[in-house]
Amino acid sequence: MTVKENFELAKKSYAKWGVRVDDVIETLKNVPISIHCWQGDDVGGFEVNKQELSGGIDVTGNYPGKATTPEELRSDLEKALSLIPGKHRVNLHAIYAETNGEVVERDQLEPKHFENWVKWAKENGLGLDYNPTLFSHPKAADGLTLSHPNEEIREFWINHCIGSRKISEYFGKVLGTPALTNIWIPDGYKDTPSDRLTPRKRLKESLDKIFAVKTDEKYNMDAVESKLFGIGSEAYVVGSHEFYLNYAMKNNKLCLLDTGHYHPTETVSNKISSMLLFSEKVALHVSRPVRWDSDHVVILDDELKEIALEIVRNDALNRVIIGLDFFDASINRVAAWTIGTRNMIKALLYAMLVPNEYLKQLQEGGNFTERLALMEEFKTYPFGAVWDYYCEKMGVPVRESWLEEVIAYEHEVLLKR
Ligand code: RNT
Ligand code: ZN
Repeated sequence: MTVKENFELAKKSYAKWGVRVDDVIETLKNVPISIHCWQGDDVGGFEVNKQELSGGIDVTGNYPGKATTPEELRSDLEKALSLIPGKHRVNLHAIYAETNGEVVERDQLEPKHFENWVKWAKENGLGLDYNPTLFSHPKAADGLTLSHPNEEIREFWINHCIGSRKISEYFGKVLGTPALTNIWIPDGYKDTPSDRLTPRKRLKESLDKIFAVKTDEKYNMDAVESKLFGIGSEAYVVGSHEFYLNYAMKNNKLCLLDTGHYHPTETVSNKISSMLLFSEKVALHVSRPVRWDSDHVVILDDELKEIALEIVRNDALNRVIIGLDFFDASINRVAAWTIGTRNMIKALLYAMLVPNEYLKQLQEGGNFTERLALMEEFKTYPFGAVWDYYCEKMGVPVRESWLEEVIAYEHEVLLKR
């Protein structure tokens, strides 16, 4: 049977439950995923005076072929994008600026340092998102940035964040699609603090200064990302979930939920509906926590499906900004992007192929037997046949055939670096 024949059969099973597969495919095409550039070079960046990765995050593994120049990184991203169905976005960090061999301090970065990225994004029909980089820097060596007791250090990072929002605004303007600026800081303490309040008070004041500078909402959106702990900040993180949730609500900013930044049994899927009742938009870093690490490659696990279901069944595809955040240096990096991004899209497709309205009615009517029975049966409905057809229709490899292309690219390009 061909992919198309399989698809036609699957379509019939879904139609029985009122799921319109052709409409689903049309919707899915228009859902952008913001793909993080930093999987391609282990969060290294291209600063002239490049520092070791710091900030309580770590990338383990030494798989050959990592990108060492912006050209290599863009070429690797292009390869991955050619294996991923749909039109997407690329998420940059300040350390990916191109400064022509000149040392440009982070608080001095301007849109011109991202000209090549913008040109490339235009050529490839991609939107861009952006992050100030508040780690891997001498001024972040104490593990404190926006909450640092030293005012000069705080000012440096405040200015870096303000400049970053202007760079995003520029991206949004020239690419015709608003860019998300996401602020994440590593600030915290390894051991029990004697004062939790003062650093948080300083973080609040720093954020107020950053957002006092207005950017055009048509082009730039601001998000703040919380964390529970990091390496070296095990006991206390200044920018906790409660801190940013309150800050975002009060100041009309987006809360960015990283799926790796909560207690092990706490799930982001269960937070989305609550967020949507109080904010127009919410942003995600979809990642995968494994023990101490919050950044494994995204797999199609139950939580990923549940997140997708929450987005889809709450009609929030335009309100939840989906970004990815993982970094694995122990496998082929182009494969890592491809696997993680395809999985995110697969999860959305899976969620769209569930008779969500009917299941809601069952719950409202107290029919929990049928709710459970159907939810379980739909797990083995022929979703794979629709996914294969979607890939074929979108002109990307079907099933695992993408891997041959990555292996060929590894031999022709990556291993020659
Ligand atoms: C770190 C945060 C943050 C980073 C990126 C590189 O715990 O998740 O989003 O991963 O900014
Ligand atoms: Zn993150």
